[in-house]
Amino acid sequence: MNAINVELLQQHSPWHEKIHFFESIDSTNTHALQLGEDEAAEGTVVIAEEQKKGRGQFQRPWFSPAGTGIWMSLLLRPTIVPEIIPALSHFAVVAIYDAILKMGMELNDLKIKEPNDLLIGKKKVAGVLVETRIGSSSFAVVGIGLNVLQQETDFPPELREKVTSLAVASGTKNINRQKIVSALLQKLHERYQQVLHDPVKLDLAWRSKL
Ligand code: BTX
Repeated sequence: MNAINVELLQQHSPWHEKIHFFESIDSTNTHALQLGEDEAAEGTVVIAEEQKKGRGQFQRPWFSPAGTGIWMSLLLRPTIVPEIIPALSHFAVVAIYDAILKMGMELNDLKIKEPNDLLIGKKKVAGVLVETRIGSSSFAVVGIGLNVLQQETDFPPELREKVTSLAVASGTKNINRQKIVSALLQKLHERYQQVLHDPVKLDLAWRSKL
């Protein structure tokens, strides 16, 4: 009931590129980096129900248990100049924010924490990890982790004070992950146009949510 239907997602994806789906993987970013090396096209997506070695900044572990969150990476091929790097994480965190709003959830105090976290109150609900490769074929992988269905006790004790999920924060267990991923792909696509064509507007949107 709660599983992600990848065929449906693929049909409606505004990126029009393959969505690689895994029940379990080490890290969607690691896989997307490999796809980037293998010349996969911009807009290629990797989604997993579970990550065994999900990672954040500086190789910090990202807790990614099965069937509870959205663990996803998007391959992009912009011209990679230093100025674009912040925008690549900003557009993703703004897109997560947009997608949550689109779900119409009652959430107090949803805000972005510089540079790449999404918080509800003081607790982290989502994070973004951007990794780039520069060379004969340059690309960026934008990794998104969003906690959706976890209950407080599902998190390791050492994380409980500083993390939350959409389910805990909204007080509802009935959240459709399929709809969130679909909204997220849509919003990522819209906000990526701003990375390319209207970075000032993107920057204003990001700042307004800090
Ligand atoms: P970060 O380095 O800002 O956050 C990592 C820190 O967040 C950890 O050290 C821990 O304290 C805390 N943390 C770990 N797991 C969670 C969680 N599920 N929810 C909230 N806080 C947590 C943020 O890095 C970027 C994370 C990106 C994760 C995505 S998932 C898909 C893609 N694949 C992959 O391996 N990483 C990205």
